[in-house]
Amino acid sequence: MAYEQILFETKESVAWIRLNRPEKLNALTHQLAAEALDAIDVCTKEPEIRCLVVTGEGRGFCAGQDLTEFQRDGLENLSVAEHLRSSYNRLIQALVDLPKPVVAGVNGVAAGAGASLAAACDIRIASETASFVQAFVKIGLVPDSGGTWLLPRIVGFATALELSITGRKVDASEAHRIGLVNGVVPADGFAEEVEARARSLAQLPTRAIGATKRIMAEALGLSLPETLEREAVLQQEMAGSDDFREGVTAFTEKREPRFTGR
Ligand code: LHQ
Repeated sequence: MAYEQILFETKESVAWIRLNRPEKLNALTHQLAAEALDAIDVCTKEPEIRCLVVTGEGRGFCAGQDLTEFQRDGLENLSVAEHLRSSYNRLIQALVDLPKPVVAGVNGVAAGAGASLAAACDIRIASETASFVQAFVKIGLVPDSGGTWLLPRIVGFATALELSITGRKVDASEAHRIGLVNGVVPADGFAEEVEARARSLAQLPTRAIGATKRIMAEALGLSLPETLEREAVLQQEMAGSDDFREGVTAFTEKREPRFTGR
């Protein structure tokens, strides 16, 4: 697929999806979501890719749904529900399901579905210029693109509800304090810092990370006995991996492990 609204490249086992509509703060369109979904599919299939970074070009991360798209592209004939089902829901699910670490490099404002997009990533690194707005309520909508599921799991129910019903903007330092982001980095050198963190994630045992993502999300809806059983099954799988053998061998040989993601 030729990409027009994202930039997609892979560098040293790290894939980068850069939302590329900077003049609109990377507001989401049907096309942008389709392109990102295609790129995520490449990340799933390509074993050399061991980490994905999602970030934005220009001063914004993602301003959520492009509010002008409905008129311009004739989307008024497509119901909002169908638009979500065929577009953003698939994008969010693909990020959550990607069996590799996904980093959101939140370079600027993340609003509406853009905030949900960041929430669907495994690790959020914010520039000090980043902010988060649950903008939905400001235009009479409920949070979508997984926001009602993801946000309470990240910041807890009370804070998620408060942010969602007020639409109050959260700056980077508050986002860090409430656990919405994992770290805040100076704007100067932000991309380099995200790249360094993504590179080190790409050197970890990728299969174990993929399985950890899966089981942790599942466990939130399971009982303890069910979870213990899932852990036993998955651990059996991991124990058959090259990375497990390498991890144990490196430990006994008192050296750093060299994981391959297999
Ligand atoms: C935009 C947008 C934007 C178009 C900035 N669209 N142009 C909803 C509906 C249906 C189905 C699917 O799902 C959804 C889910 C959603 O995502 S609903 C929420 C949609 N997003 C919003 O309501 C956020 C709207 N934007 C804003 O509130 C502000 O722009 C934020 C707080 C993001 C940033 O504010 P500023 O830093 O002051 O920037 P700005 O407002 O000046 O925006 C810069 C430009 O980007 C501007 O264009 P212009 O031509 O005037 O320079 C904006 O019009 C454009 N832009 N967001 N969502």
